[in-house]
Amino acid sequence: MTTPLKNDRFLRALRREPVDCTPVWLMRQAGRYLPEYRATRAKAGSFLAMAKNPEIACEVTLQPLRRFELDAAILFSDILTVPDAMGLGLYFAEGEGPKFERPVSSAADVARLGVPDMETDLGYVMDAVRVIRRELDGKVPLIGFSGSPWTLACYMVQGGGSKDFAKIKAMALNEPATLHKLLEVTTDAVIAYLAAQRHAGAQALQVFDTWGGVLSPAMYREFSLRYMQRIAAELDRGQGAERTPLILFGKGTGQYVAELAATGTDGVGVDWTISLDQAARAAGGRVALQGNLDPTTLYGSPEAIEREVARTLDSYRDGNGGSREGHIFNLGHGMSPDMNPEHVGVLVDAVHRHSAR
Ligand code: 1CP
Repeated sequence: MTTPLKNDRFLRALRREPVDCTPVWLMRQAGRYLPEYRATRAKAGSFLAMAKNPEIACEVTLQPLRRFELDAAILFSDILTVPDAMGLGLYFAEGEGPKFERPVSSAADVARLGVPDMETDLGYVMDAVRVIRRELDGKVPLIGFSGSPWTLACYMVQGGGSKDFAKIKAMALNEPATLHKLLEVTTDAVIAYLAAQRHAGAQALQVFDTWGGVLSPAMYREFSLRYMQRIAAELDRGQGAERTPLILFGKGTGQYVAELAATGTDGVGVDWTISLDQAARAAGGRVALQGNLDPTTLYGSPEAIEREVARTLDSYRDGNGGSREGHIFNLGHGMSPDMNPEHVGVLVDAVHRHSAR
């Protein structure tokens, strides 16, 4: 079952080992900016129909790899599969993004929640991981993922996306014990979910703390960081060359790089609001760093993209004692549907060319 990897740059960089050039993958590299994705989605009918069909999830996972020399694949799924499996009823209202039929608003709602069964309730995700591993055939490693407990709780309490996070912040202020109970059971579910993806074949794991940056520092430490510390400490990732590395990505959480690096994670992902030299100094060589080009750079010209890629690579090197090792190039957040696929090719090639050792 273990086909040797033809391209292991991404995993080597996560272990801070030497590589021939800096590896690159892009958050939301599979998605609506690709015409072939839009065609597959139109045939399948909806995003959820794609995510729940392992063959289709595999197809869209592989689409960007056919076009670009990306160094990793990321499972096509969503962070909201976990609360859905916990019974909240995920649906997509046309043009409105994800929503839950039964949001969490009280201690009684939290008491009803349990850790879902990974092979029945979330079996479609594990099947997708197995199909993708088979079809990748060792081309590049496959990344599995989960939302962070705090970010998942945001959707569970708000019932969907939010601008001000009023409901969950009110819960944090008025009923902190209820919110901690929700975060505890969600953390249990996240750890089980990541472990199951690892057993199904995921070769690295990323936690998306997309909404960590909306918290004050005191609240971030209490309601987000604490639970990511639990994940880094409790998730069994194996040993030695077989170890499955963990990346903690946060949006707007660059000021916490030192604390994130101290959790025992293997990598930390940052957005573009911190410079990589500053992030690398804060990380102090304890972890690999992933990031952090502003995604809107893809709206720039090919020349502008090349220039910003070089600046990002050099910034990491300058903060890491003159060495490029231990860096995984990525955007600081996900791609948007109106981005030009040709510009992605320019970016990927510029990363490899400018960072060649
Ligand atoms: O086709 C469509 O209309 C659906 C859009 C879409 C896509 C392509 C959604 C709904 N999810 C996804 C896939 C997805 N989601 C991936 C695929 C792998 C890849 O990166 O290529 C991943 C990793 C996610 C993770 C995810 N979902 C996050 C964390 C990362 C991030 O972007 O911050 C979040 C916050 C979500 C929630 C979600 N799911 C979908 C949407 C539109 C949203 C955001 C809702 C909001 O604005 O709050």
